[in-house]
Formats: sequence, C-alpha cells, structure tokens
Amino acid sequence: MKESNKVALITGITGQDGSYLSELLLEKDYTVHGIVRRTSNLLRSRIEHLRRDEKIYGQRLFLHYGDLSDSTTLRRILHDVCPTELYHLAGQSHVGLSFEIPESTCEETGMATLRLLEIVRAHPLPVKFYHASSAEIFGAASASPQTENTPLRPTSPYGCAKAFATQLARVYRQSYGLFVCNGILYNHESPRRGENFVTRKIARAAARIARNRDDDLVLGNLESRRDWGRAQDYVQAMWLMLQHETADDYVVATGEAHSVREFVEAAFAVVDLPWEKYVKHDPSFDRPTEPVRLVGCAEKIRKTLGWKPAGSFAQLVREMVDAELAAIDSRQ
Ligand code: G4F
Repeated sequence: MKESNKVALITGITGQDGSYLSELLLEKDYTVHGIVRRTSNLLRSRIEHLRRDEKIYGQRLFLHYGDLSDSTTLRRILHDVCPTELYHLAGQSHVGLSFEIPESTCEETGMATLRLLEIVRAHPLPVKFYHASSAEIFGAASASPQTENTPLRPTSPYGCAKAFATQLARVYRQSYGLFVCNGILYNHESPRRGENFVTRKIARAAARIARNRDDDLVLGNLESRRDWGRAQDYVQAMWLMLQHETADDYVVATGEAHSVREFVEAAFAVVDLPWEKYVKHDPSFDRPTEPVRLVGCAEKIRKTLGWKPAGSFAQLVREMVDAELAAIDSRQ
C-alpha cells in the first residue's frame, strides 16, 4: 500500500503525543483523523498550527467530536473514517490525580480501551491498533530494568487501569488475531507536556523565576526517579510498531533513570540560578505510593524495529527550559 492510502485515527490528538504523532503522520502523507471532546474553548493549542493551515485542515486532517464513553459515536466514526491504523492515546494520564479520581480514571483508561477493542473486532476491515500502555503497569517492579516480560505490579489506580487495558490488548491479539500492539512507554517529555507534570512544571518555573515572573517552585518528592525521554522520538516508536509485519508489545525507554532533584538542578543550571533558594516542598504533592526502580530496557524495539532514543537527559532539560524562556520573551 502507498503511504498516501494510509488513514490514521487518533484518540487524544490534542495531547502532547497526539500532536507530535499527527505531525509525523502528515509528513508521511497520511490522512489523519482525530477524535476530540466537546469543550467550550475551541482553541486546541497543540494542534492549532495544523488547524490553521488551509492545505492541511479539512484536506488531510479532520477532527470528529466523540467521547470515549460513547460507543455509538466511536463506532460511527470508525465506520465513516475506515482507518488503516488506530492510535489510542486518550485518557486521564496523571498518576497523582488518579488517586483522587480513581473511578473515572479506570473508566477512561481501562473500559474505554475495551470498548475500542470490541469496536475494532466487529469492524469488517482490518485495523492496526496501537494501545498507549505505560511503565506504570510495572509499579513496584520485581526486576530492573523492566522488559516486556516483567510481571505487572501497578501501584496506582492509573497503573491498574493501564495494566487491565494492556492485558486486554494481549488477549484480543491472542484470541481474535487482531493486530494490537502495546507501546509500554516510560515518561516522555517536551515543551508540549501538560503543565501539571513535573518536568514541565520545573522548566516553566525555572524560566519564570529567571524572568522575575515567579518567586518559588513548590514540589513533592525530589528523590523520585524516572526514565525520561523525548516525546518526539517516542511517537516515532508508535508508528514503527504498526509498520512491522506482526503485532507485539515493546518497551520504549532510554534505560537511564534520573531523580526529580537532578531535573531541578539541570533546569536551574540552564538559567544560572541556585535552585536551593527557590525550591520548596509541599507534602500535598507527595503520592500515597510511588513506583520503584522504574527504568526500561528497550533492547527488543532496538533489535526488531531499529528504534533508539535520541538526545541526552541534559539536552531534554535544556530544550524544555529554552522553550519556556522563548515563550515568555515572545510575549514581551
Ligand atoms: O511528571 P509526573 O506526574 O509523571 P508520572 O507520575 O511518572 O507519570 C507519567 O509517566 C508515566 C509513564 O512512566 C505515564 F504513564 C503517565 O501518564 C505520565 O505521563 O511525576 C514524575 C515524578 C513522580 O514520582 C512524582 O511524585 O515526579 C514526582 N513529583 C514531585 N513533585 C511531582 C511533583 N509530580 C508532579 N506531577 N508534580 C509535582 O509537583
């Protein structure tokens, strides 16, 4: 099939990953359809540049109103769009928040995936299905680094919902022969990251303090460690999974863990400020439980699909802080 015959449907198109994935697929000559929730604000900042491009929006990029809880609409969109590839990225993705809204998190993250799998199973034409799984499925990991075979031991409502959806995706692949891939992605960041995730919060605060817009940065656990990569590279991994002849699960990670404290140090170093003077701790940002030893082994995707992470931790931090500085300076 020529790439120009390829049609992608994306849930979560307005998110960090959805926006980068849309750009990647449009560059590859796909027609891209996205499902968006009705909101009172029509501005969808991460894809606004695509929406304003007359050569793209309404020509090769289309948005459809839909909700993950609404099977009839999801089924109709799938029927009308007839995608060759479905990237399921949507859902409540904040781990800390999942302790406060566990039921809606499990509904959006777990049940919605089941709903989509059922719709794809009943669809008359084959659809390659990408499920956005997460390192959170490993939680209190029994081994480190984790691989595709590490047992699932989630430690948050979000992690439980992702574990449920990940295992269902496997069941649908094995039982019905559906082409379903789980991308087990570790933390992936960019200037488009939501402002309540720790990396964006730190990058934004460092820039705002440097430009005298803020006085401090209030954080939770500084000793937490995460395997942080670049979102732009990780959407490439999603696409590669659906191009392979067989469906499978892949860990997508850098293999390096850094603490929140190291991220803070690197971010404040970019603006040449002493972080100890500005960073405060507020226990309300601490979580009831945290995953431990979360670091991924991406050997399988490297060997099978030729994917490897680009750039270093220091480059990622600099890219995020520089983007915040540029945003402030452009508004002056
Ligand atoms: O940036 P975070 O909120 O990301 P978290 O919880 O690791 O989840 C992200 O990565 C997962 C994959 O590994 C995804 F599944 C998930 O959807 C999301 O994309 O927090 C990172 C760490 C945590 O240990 C948290 O406790 O930073 C710590 N932290 C410390 N202070 C904070 C803060 N996190 C947030 N959000 N805000 C703080 O003030």
